[in-house]
Amino acid sequence: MTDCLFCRIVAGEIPATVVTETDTTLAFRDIDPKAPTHVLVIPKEHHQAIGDVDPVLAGQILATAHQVAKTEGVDESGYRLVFNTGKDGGQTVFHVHCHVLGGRGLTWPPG
Ligand code: IU
Repeated sequence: MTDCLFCRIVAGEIPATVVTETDTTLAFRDIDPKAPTHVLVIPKEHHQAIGDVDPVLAGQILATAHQVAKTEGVDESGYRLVFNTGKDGGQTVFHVHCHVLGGRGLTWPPG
């Protein structure tokens, strides 16, 4: 059994509120939302960080993220896609994930 939390969500071993999925990606609600819309989009295949993902799969992650923004109704008002990467980037789960954040005015710069 893998000890990767997000691989275990993909395998259905840990419950998650799934928003949508494709052959290669899964989108589910963040357990600790930082905005009214806070969805994580992951590749079903394990990769640690965005730099480990081939360009085709990276594009599929972004396409799913944009689809989530549309179905969540934030594509017109605006939203943010974030890949926290590595320790200084604030990554805490080492299975690459794209945060889709929206539903309120987001501030900049991040902390
Ligand atoms: P980060 O970019 O690696 O810091 O983001 C990890 C996210 O995973 C973070 O927003 C957590 O709230 C989220 N998360 C989750 O949705 N379910 C979990 O069981 C755990 C973390 I642990």
